[in-house]
Amino acid sequence: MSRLLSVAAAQLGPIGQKESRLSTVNRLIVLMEQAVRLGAELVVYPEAALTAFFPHWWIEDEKDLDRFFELSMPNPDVKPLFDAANRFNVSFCLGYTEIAIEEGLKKRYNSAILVSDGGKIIGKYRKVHLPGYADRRPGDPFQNLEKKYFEVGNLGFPVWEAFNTKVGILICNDRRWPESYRVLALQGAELILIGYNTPLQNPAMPESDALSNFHNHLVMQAAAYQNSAWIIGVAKAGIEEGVMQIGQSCIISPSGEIVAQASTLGDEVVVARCDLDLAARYRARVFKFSENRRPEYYRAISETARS
Ligand code: ING
Repeated sequence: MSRLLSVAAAQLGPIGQKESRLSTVNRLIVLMEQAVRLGAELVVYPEAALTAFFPHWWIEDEKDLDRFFELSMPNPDVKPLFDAANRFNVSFCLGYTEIAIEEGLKKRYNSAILVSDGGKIIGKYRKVHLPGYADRRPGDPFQNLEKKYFEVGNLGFPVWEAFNTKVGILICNDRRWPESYRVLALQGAELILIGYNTPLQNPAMPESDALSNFHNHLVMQAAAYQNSAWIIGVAKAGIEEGVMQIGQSCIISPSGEIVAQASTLGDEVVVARCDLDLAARYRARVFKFSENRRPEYYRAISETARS
């Protein structure tokens, strides 16, 4: 009997910087309801799914910055989403930005949680690959200040047993780094959940702007095939606070094929039945890591290459 899992990519359109958590959480619940009606058992939301993607602009005042962060998870604002998941008996993955107090110090992370159908948090990941910069670049059409607003994630690349498989989470820029997928696949992950906020423009490299959508799918499709994993890529899309963000949310098979894709830049659900045994077959018959990888060679190189 195949291990089948119906997964929904729950894409979000723009979230205004003044949009209330209540309004945003209601949008998430509507998407969850649509996903459940389409048979989804797991609903995957984008990165920073509770607020506008505020690293796109300079925020001087700490109080202004902190209003984009969650002080606890769950909390009264997001509890209705947890309650809905309980009611619908569905699991979900939610990207959000968190403030944590660690060793008495206030730390900010770009995070995501995996919540089981009983509304229990079974896993958390904090974004490791923070793109952009920490200084102000007034000449750019928008900023990318993740290196200013967030700490590098300190939870490693965990995988969790769930849905009769092993699941990992990545966040946005992580998906551009092949190591991110490989460290999850080496731990047995067959399902990788990725939320993203990706501008159409990259002010650092305008000549690549025409390829933003191509690069988005390129990295995830290659990774799905090379790591024998199902990859769920979910966008916060559309023009958000003046920044055009790509959509193209998708569900990618271990074959590398896109089996479902969003066609709008707004709130949109796409669902696919993922055959987890297909991941196992690719892993056993094409990419059997234990028989074919040569870590002794990679280690030698990785200890020297630094640029
Ligand atoms: N956003 C972008 C991303 O990695 C980016 C930043 C865009 C980096 C294009 C390089 C090229 O999709 C986030 N939030 O990481």
